[in-house]
Amino acid sequence: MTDQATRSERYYLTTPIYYVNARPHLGHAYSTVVCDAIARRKRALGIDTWFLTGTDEHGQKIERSAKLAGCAPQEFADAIAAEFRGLWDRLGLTYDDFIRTTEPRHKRGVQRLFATLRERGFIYKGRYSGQYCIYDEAYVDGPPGTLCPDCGRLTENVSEENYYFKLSAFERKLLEFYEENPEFMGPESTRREVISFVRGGLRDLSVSRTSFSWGIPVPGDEKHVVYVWLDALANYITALGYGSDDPTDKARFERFWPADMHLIGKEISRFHCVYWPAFLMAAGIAPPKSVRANGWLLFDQGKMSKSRGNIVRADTVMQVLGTDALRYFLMREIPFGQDGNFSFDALVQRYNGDLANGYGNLVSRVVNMVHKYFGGVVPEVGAETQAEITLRAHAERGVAEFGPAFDALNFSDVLKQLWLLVAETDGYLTANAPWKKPADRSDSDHAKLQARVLATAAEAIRIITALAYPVLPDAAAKVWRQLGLGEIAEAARSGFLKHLTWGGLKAGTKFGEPAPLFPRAEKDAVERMQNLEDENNRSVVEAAGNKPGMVTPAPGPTNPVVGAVRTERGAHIEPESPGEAAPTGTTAAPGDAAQPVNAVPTEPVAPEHATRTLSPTPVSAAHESPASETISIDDFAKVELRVAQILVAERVPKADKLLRLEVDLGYEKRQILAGIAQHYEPEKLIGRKIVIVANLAPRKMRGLESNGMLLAASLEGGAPVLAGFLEDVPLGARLK
Ligand code: ME8
Repeated sequence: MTDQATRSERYYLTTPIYYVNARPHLGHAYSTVVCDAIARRKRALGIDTWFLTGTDEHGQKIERSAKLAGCAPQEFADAIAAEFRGLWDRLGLTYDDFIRTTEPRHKRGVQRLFATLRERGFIYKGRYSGQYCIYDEAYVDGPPGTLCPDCGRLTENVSEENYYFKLSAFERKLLEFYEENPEFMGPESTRREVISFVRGGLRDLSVSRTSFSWGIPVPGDEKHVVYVWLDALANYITALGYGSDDPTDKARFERFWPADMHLIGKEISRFHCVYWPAFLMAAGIAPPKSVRANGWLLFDQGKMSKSRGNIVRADTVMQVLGTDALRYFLMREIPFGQDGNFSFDALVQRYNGDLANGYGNLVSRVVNMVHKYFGGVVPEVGAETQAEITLRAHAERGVAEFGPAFDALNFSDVLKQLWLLVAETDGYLTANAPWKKPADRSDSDHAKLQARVLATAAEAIRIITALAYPVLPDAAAKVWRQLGLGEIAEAARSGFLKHLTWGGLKAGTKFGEPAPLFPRAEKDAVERMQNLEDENNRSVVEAAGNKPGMVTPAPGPTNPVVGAVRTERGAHIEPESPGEAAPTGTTAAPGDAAQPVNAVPTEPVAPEHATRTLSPTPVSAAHESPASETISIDDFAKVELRVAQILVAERVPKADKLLRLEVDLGYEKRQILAGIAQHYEPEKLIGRKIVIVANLAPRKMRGLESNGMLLAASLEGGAPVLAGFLEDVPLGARLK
């Protein structure tokens, strides 16, 4: 075998490694499911395939999330990484390896890569003074106060001694590389964006940090940790064994590198198409063959993401409609590379239309008739008529066209075409009506027609099923058994797609028992999914009070919540829906009679933390009479009012009124929850200076800790108005 032939028979593909600061949602599942379908098809073509996924666990963002959750970063990462892995297993994803960036094998590889870059003269020491976006873990050009161009958050001013990577040396090399490898990146929009970014000029990149320690130490200079993107991108080689001297690891790396495809979301194209090939070129390692970006899965008009609080979990869809329904929807509904909307309505419509009434119904009709008329044994086709010749020709064309279109990632189109074959087979069946014997047809002619039509339709189903297998693995496995063909997973292992030709279902094959594939979704399916999401969110509220990331609500209604949820400590949290919420302006400490507090209106509060003086909305209702009692100056001095600036503002999922803020006091940063979500757009608050009560005892709401309270004027029947300043004031300044 030539070297070329050997190389072409292996395929290495990867998902992004997901940050462990958020639980997995449908957006993460989307990229991973697409990779799984590709991996399944490659294997079924007899190609030696390696499919890698994993979690990205270092960096300031994770360190801060862990701190806010009150646990060590490793403990935090362990819990969320387990959630990702658990979900991928429930979804039946066939990844070959799951890399975690906190594993020793990764650390060893990153340190080797860093040392190599330094030895080859591409890393030097310098001082970085400028802006940094913690959320995106990215350096941002511009003066202090610049907002991150990617996420719009306020950047932080950092000045530190750093190691730099000579990215500027790769400007021309990268442009040449893109030119010589037109297939390197896609879709076209990504390609254009990346090229224009590089043409705009590349500056050297800071690749170490000293301001936090949750990362991989720079070899030989351990007060620095490696820049999180250099650390993360390296996973694609460290997982194969780069950095290890073990012969098995070396062989795996030799076999599978360079990657055939890194599949990513479009927002991280620059890291994968600019930095990553530059790091690799500098280290003397071949760049990946291709990077492909999926568009965004949108929900309620916005990108599905934790910070927007508009996520849907894969488990919800799996529980109600099954994993295949989710896979099919994601790949059929959204043309790959474009943004696409997710909705429960559209999902159920696709499910019923294409899967239950389409493919599922066709299989059930044919399998049942073969049982009824031929005792479950495939009959001889006999002499084909024009109808069979046409159907066969279309199926053969389908087989020929499916592969190239699938490899070009046109999943939506290939499925659309395949479902035309489903419809055509269905139409063929109906036109020939093997269940109906006209009076002028002899018994023997009718038997011949039945045999011809059912054998042909069954063969068409076999072809459709084989092609659909990477997208619908569970259904395909059931159909394969019903067609009497055994286990499709075994067929896949022996590369059955490589030789897929018409005529594989031989006469005499004994069918398996009919079994339902896609039971029609009832009218309440949408409602059931919505309820599961609500239920989960309440369970998360409950669990987050302990430690975010420590709970995976098990699939199935294992957390029945009717009207209220319980914390681990048995405390009672009222649900948020208006009809059921605690009376406005009142919370009660356990054992206390409900007492009015100066809050408008309250978020649900765990009473063990609630006191009559604490409220997330620190406003006295204007209609209440001003305080009648006076206080001494000493009383007032106890309240520490300070100037803070909002760095991050985001909605708390399923809490209509609550915003989670990260504020900077100059001397420290902290998290505050405020009940102003109905009156302030979170994006517009970023960068704003506010006044907070800085010495309020911490309290938990929705499982999140609030460390302070912001001040706002409360207007009767109107929106709260945040306190602020006309003149510039330094952060942390005390109000006296
Ligand atoms: O960026 N629609 O991790 P991450 C489509 N750790 N895809 C989505 C999505 C959505 N709404 N939301 C998430 C990181 N994704 C880095 C990557 S790689 C060396 C390091 C998918 O947890 C999509 O693939 O923010 C996106 O790129 C990825 O999840 C981002 O995951």
